[in-house]
Amino acid sequence: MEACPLSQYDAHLRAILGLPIPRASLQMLTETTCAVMVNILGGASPESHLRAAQEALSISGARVHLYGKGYGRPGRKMGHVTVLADSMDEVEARILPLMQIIDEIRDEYTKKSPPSQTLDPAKPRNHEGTAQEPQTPIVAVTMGSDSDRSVLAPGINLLKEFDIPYSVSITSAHRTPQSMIHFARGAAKKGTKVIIAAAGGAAHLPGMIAANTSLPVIGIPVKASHLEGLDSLLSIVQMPRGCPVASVAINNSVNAAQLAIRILSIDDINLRAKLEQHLDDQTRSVEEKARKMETQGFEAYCKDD
Ligand code: RP5
Repeated sequence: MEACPLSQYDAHLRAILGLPIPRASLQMLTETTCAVMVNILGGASPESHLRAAQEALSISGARVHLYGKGYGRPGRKMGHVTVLADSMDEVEARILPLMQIIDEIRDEYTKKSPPSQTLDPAKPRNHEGTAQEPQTPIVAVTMGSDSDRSVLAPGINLLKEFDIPYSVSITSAHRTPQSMIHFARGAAKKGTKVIIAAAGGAAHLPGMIAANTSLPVIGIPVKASHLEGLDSLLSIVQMPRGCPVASVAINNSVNAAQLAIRILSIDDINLRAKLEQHLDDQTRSVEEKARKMETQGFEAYCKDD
């Protein structure tokens, strides 16, 4: 679009609006002008294509056009580059390093080895039934007692929905203190990035874990049999200085999982994109319900309760 006086966009607008397009404005800038246009396509990660745009900035006679579409997907057109020179040989020489980067970006997603089709009963399977390599858990979920398990289930489901590799265990700060310390001290070495610890009563588990690791610890106060869970909440939230534990609301394992995902998404752009989509869906779902209640009226809305 830089090769002639009238840009491609200008020409397009004039064409659809029935405006004049002078013939001379569609001729090459000079008699020797040669131009090549290269598409910038999305790659394996949401920002892979930016490598190509970056490379193009250092090419003499190149103009970079990114379309502002946000995150890229493999093969999605995200922009283009035009390179001008006085001969086709010169254009090709200038564009060569860019073509190498573009090939690398494409190879990243086209040359990935296909998933193993052999049926190994020891390996977990995805929804298509193909075997998956076990991944290192990056979120370690632990609870003081198996009686906490139903509180944790919704949060674990959210981790699953986000494909976060996680582990689940029972470690009691007062009944199995040694294994609790072993768990906390070994977590970082095993690749864990965030710990979620649920406990009820005098809920010292999250604090004791935080005392034995430098990883972020998210506590879930469990509503045990007394005091409506206020005992657990205060035990977790009132950790003394120097040993922080983030506390979510009583029994709210979904918030614990979402907070873990937010922490992990700080340096994981794919996860952040997924999280932002999840938050948008959450907003849309409430808006739809609000619209439905306004349209149908409160009584009709509640009739299926
Ligand atoms: C805590 O005591 C556990 O986290 C649980 O919430 C509570 C009651 O435990 P169980 O008596 O049900 O094992 O340690």
